[in-house]
Amino acid sequence: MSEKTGRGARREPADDPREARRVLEEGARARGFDLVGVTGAEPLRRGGERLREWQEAGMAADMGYMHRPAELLSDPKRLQSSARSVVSLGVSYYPGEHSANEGGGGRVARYAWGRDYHEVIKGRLFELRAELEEALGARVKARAFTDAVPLLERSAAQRAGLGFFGRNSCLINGNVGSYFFIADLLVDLEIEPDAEGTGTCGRCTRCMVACPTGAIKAPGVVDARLCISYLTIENGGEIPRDLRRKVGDWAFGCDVCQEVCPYNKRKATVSRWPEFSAAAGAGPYLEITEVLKIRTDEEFEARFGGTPLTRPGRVGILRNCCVAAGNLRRREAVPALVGCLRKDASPLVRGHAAWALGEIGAGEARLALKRALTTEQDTRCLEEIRLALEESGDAPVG
Ligand code: B12
Ligand code: SF4
Ligand code: SF4
Repeated sequence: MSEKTGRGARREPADDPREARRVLEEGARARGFDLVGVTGAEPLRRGGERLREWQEAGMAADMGYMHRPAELLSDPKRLQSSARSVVSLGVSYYPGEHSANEGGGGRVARYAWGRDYHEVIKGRLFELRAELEEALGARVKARAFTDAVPLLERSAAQRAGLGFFGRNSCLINGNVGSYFFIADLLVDLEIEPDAEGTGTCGRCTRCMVACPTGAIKAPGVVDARLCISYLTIENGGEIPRDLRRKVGDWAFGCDVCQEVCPYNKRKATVSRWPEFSAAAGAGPYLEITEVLKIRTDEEFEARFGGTPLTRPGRVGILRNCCVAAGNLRRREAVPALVGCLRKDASPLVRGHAAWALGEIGAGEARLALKRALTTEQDTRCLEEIRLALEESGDAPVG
């Protein structure tokens, strides 16, 4: 523990919020974090109010953890009662640009090209905490997390000075852009806080115009029910038929509203963390025909274990690849889609395979759909097959 501070005695960092801030900054930079900020542990009132409105409008879709009371999600002390400061850290995950999709792959959002960021970042947060304890000569009670705990991380980060809210609702830093993860350490230590983040989109509305599904309902307000990121990752059910074409070739997440952002065009620099590079994980495109052949969770784990793509599981990823294949009109994918329609254990996969075959509409695809009409048992799948046949130009099937 640190010595009591007497007149003339050197103050230990644990007693000195400014020195603690210096030590933190040094440690965080040494661990490779691009952005470091601190705010007090008081409730995030403005964020909480906006969250309540968002929830009341139904925009949280069926994400159970986002239906928790706004008072809980906006109060750091509800996560750790002894918390005095929220340390907010930013780390760029920007792995570069997608090449043209010449191979007809399923597009993966940039944050998910490499290893699972939850694990990678948590490891460094623990290191940082250990370093803080050593430098401060005091035990620091801390809670470390990224994207895993019910706290409004963007609001905390904005108050800690990491950036401002863009119209796409992402937190934007004037020097880094928005391709960065936010990570947090709640600590029972008083650390000198930063001024809140400022900045502006000016008159730009590019993201709102470019969003393929019109999910950005107002500046800074994203309706998750329409967001491709939700539809392909958090959504455990169908991708609604009226949205499937708008999903385009995205097989996991979506970056459109960040790609068009002038801050990213000017400022995004490739992440210094090798774990987030394409070589470390699934990379920018999934080989659709290969993915559609995965029939067991074991095979899926062997292929995607340790990457963010495990989040929607085998069924979710195959569902998404069916939609991407349909939108890409990939004739080469027809045999794999027929395999899904005939053999996959999941009605969700069979139903989306039927849709994709209808979109591709080649002779072989329609033949497989007609055959499946006689063997399929699931009511919803049968409906998908009928609609696929109708929409691919056949007379109504009765
Ligand atoms: C639920 C969730 C989603 C949902 C809903 C997204 C959303 N916009 O709400 C879905 C699945 C759609 C999603 C998608 C993505 N997500 Co997400 N997601 C979350 C999560 C878990 C909660 C977000 C939340 O609280 N939403 C509720 C709404 C009301 O909050 P909000 O959008 O943040 O809005 C805030 C502003 O309105 C703000 N606010 C306050 N005052 C003011 C004033 C003004 C003028 C404005 C404009 C705003 C504003 O207060 C609100 C509350 O914080 C966070 C992690 C966390 N625990 O915070 C990650 C998080 C937001 N996601 C992240 C990422 C990377 C993504 C994707 C880019 C992934 C991808 N490529 O597919 C997309 C981006 C889509 C988008 N445009 O938002 C990062 C964002 C990092 C950053 N730099 O902003 C986070 C912080 C995870 C992390 N720890 O890094 N996500
Ligand atoms: S992530 Fe894609 S779908 Fe979601 S708001 Fe941004 S552009 Fe729209
Ligand atoms: S694209 Fe334009 S409006 Fe959207 S977040 Fe970036 S600067 Fe703001």
